[in-house]
Amino acid sequence: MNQGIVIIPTYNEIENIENIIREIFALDLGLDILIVDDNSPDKTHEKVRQLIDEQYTRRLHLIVREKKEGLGRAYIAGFKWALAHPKHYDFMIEMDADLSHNPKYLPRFTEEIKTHDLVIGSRYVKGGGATNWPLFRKAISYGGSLYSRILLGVSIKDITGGFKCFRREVLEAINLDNIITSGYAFQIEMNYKVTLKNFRIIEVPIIFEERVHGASKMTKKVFIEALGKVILLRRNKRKILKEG
Ligand SMILES: Nc1nc2c(ncn2[C@@H]2O[C@H](COP(=O)(O)OP(=O)(O)OP(=O)(O)O)[C@@H](O)[C@H]2O)c(=O)[nH]1
Ligand SMILES: [Mg+2]
Repeated sequence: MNQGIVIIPTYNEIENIENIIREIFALDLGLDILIVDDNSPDKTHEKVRQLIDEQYTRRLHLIVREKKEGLGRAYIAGFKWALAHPKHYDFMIEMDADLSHNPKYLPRFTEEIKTHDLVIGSRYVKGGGATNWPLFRKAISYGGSLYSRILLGVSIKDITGGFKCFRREVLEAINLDNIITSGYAFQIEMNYKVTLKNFRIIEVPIIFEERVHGASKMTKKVFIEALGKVILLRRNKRKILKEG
């Protein structure tokens, strides 16, 4: 369980990208980083390219996609890239660029992944939480979680969180070409599919920190779309069990 890669999707994260990359490498956990940028108008990818050329030639990687397609699509591209890489990564970490996911939790992730298949950074277990979250966001997150957990019969408490670590076997077992969500519901779909395959899941507490720089991509439309996708996932249960 020694080779791991952190995959970070980015869209207009020019103010955050250098900090998050430097903080992760400073931990010295032997992790590589893959940035999956959807051709950000603010040129996030150019900053990444510069860091690769100047300092992190071997450990920092970049995929630039043509256009913005949601973080789910970006993760799928990143997972496929990492699974095919000759380094044979043992685990893949999902993380936001906006510093909401504090890198200080990464050592716990790399430890727990030795004995679990999926590690989830959780706001809703003892010791977890969120700072500076407006009540509206809290309600959306909690309500969305509860609704999805009940409808899908998933026992994961933080079903929408995006700070996670997968063993490669988990990503190999899920048919990435059959993922139907791309935005907010992507985490829910992945959790549902991991649960249906009976993998070992653990939630570890994290304090989610609200972004300071840049703009959130979460909108009402994204949220409502997600609620519909959850129903679709439930209807597709038999197909998912059969085809992944
Ligand atoms: N490549 C790519 N990355 C995206 C896209 N949408 C969001 N992201 C990235 O995904 C991560 C999470 O997005 P955020 O905008 O922070 O969304 P959020 O964390 O749900 O919302 P906030 O809590 O308000 O920040 C960030 O690193 C974004 O830059 C997208 O369409 N393509
Ligand atoms: Mg965020």
